[in-house]
Amino acid sequence: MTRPDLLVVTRYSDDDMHALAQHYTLHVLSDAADSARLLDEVGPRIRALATNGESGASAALIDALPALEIIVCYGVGVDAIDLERAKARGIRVTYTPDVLTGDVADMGIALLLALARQIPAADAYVRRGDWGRKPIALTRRVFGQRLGIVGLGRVGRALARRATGFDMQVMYHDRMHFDDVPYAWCENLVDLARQVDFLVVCAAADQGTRALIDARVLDALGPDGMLVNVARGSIVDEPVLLDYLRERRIAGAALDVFWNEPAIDPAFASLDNVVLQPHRSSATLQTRAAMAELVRGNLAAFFADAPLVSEYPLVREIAVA
Ligand code: 8YV
Repeated sequence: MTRPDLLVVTRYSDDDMHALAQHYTLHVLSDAADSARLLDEVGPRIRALATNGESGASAALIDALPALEIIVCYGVGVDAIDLERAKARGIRVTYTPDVLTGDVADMGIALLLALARQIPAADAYVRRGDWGRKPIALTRRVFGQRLGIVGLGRVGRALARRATGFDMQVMYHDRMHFDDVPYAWCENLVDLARQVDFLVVCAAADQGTRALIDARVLDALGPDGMLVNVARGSIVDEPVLLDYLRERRIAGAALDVFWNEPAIDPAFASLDNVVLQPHRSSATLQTRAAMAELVRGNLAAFFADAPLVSEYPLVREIAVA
């Protein structure tokens, strides 16, 4: 029996590629010297496209695949997929919710602690042999402080639960108020930023959240406030953030996500009030294995004409991260 074709946008790990190759004939766009040529050759017969959160699927790619029926995303964030185009063509989309929630929330807390307690800088101080020879500045307390969460979806809630363990006073901003949580809702994001010590971005990225963290929000956060982003770079107005960090109009930022990954703005590397991560919130062995299993499960279900395991609800208007 011939294996169905599968177009992979960006190569997955060797193990995941190997597992997929057991069932599909793989065509990998990121490996192709001439991607237009690969699309000319295999595009007309591709029914399934496998991608990840960062690469997604552009309208141009979707248009180059006339037989496309499903886009399988290794990631919960589907903002890099042209959902309008997929919807218009009746193409189904799957994603990997739930399995990565705990890891992303853990990373949010880890970044919060690393930034406030200056763990990377102190690590470098020890390695340089400065301990006992040079003074080192005191840091900022995390426990008991006020935390503002932007986006109270799965990740936001998991982060809130963890922060409660640090005796933090948790407040949130979301498009809607939730009755099932004990945290105070701030309808206005600027008001939230004004009231907290730390602002953590956990929202899903879409047109409505583009550059949501802007100059007004950062002004409200103020020179003692700190920003953490474990969601998407697009939610923060990055040039404005860089200015605020340079001018110390906010105290610092810890970022796992950026506008232009992986070639991020080099200005970040010259700042001493940032902690930087290479988009790694879901990058644990356990979670990545669970994500890959969902990718395989959704593909298997599609080709067997069975119900999909984790279909992204394209009809719903508000996405929940
Ligand atoms: C992954 C992500 O980094 O889930 C998401 O939306 O961005 C991440 O979990 C990514 O999709 C893996 O390449």
